[in-house]
Amino acid sequence: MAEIKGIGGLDQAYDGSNLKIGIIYARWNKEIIDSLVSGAIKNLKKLNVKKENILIESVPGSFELPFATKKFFNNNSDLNAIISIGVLIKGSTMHFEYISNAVTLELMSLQKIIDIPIIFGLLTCLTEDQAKIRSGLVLPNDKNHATHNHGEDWGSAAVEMAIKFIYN
Ligand code: RBF
Repeated sequence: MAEIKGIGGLDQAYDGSNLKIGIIYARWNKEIIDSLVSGAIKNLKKLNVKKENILIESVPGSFELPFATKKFFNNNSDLNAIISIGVLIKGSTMHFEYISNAVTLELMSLQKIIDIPIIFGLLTCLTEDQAKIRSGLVLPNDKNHATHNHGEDWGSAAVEMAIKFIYN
């Protein structure tokens, strides 16, 4: 059955064995983050990216992602793509809206500055359950609910973008 959510199948076979990919993640909502990061690593490896060519760094929260992604690249300028991962869950303050919007815009425009693809790994969710569903985690009260780990898609997207537009 065709997948409704996620990128589904890739458009061609990709070999990431020559790529160097960075993953930078925010530590807020750690259980969900761990699942997303594992999913990204799983698909990077599936597409032949070598373990030693996956560089991983963390920051306190999503607000830190744009600055840290830029510095991460400056310190590792041989990276072919960076996956920036964070989980924002709407609370009772306006922080959610401000951070979601600011981080999204900053990461988008940072690509023009560092000139490699940044894979947008920011989940902006209304509830924790929604974040779990999008990170492949089981819901405690609904173990049969279909979930999809978007981290896996981000791993695949990083390889596709790097091969198509950077390393060719
Ligand atoms: N960071 C996240 O990555 N996800 C969140 O859901 C999140 N919620 C926050 C809510 C409030 C009220 C505050 C003050 C911070 C939150 N942060 C969150 C942390 C933020 O991204 C950043 O790390 C800190 O504000 C320090 O710059």
